[in-house]
Amino acid sequence: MQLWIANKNYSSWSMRPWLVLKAFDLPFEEVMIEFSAEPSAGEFKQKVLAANPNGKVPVLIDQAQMVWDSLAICEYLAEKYPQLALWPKDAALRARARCIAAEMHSSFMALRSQCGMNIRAHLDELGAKRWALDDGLRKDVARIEQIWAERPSSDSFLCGEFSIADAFYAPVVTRFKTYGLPVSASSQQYMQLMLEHPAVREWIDGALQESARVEYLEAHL
Ligand SMILES: N[C@@H](CCC(=O)N[C@@H](CS)C(=O)NCC(=O)O)C(=O)O
Repeated sequence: MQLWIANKNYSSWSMRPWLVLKAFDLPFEEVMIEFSAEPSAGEFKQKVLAANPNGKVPVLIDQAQMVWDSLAICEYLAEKYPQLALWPKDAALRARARCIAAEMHSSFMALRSQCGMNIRAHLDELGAKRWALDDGLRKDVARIEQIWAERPSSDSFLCGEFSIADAFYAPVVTRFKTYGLPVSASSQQYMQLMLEHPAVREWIDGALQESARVEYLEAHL
């Protein structure tokens, strides 16, 4: 399998299936397509369109099968490796994991727009300003904290063991850190657990090693 992704510093949707592949030790080749200087244009778009008419990453290519969209890729992997608990084995936990991954996939627009992923940046001051001014941002964070607080125990992942649900919230963890958002001790404990996960650490290390700076994705401009 190949997973086409964009810059690890910025591409939150790429991070999610990449973490699932890594966390479950699935065999894949990473294909990095760096964002171009202009949004929705340039070499990035041309290269992605060669595989995916939707023009976005992530894209999974498994021989003749092309799967686009982060959640669809994770579902495809869960079906391809049914022996592994990409979704929790317990039906109730699995239903919950699917709900919270779907909620992440379809919601939290204020967080996404006000706090774009930028792993190597430290934007506490900007985060504090946006926190003070943006009611939508505070509501998104409150809902995420509620979801995290409902995990089975304070030292567990969202639905027990690490699953697709956690992969979906990983870019939220890095955003909370980048922007220094004021979250509870319980949320900080979950963030710490995530930041210590080997797959999450590997992605973050990769982001820190990147040198490309894409101006339109630098949130503080
Ligand atoms: N809902 C899609 C979103 C994919 C997406 O927006 N990817 C971004 C990168 S993080 C992208 O390719 N942006 C380039 C563009 O829109 O031109 C998913 O879950 O995969």
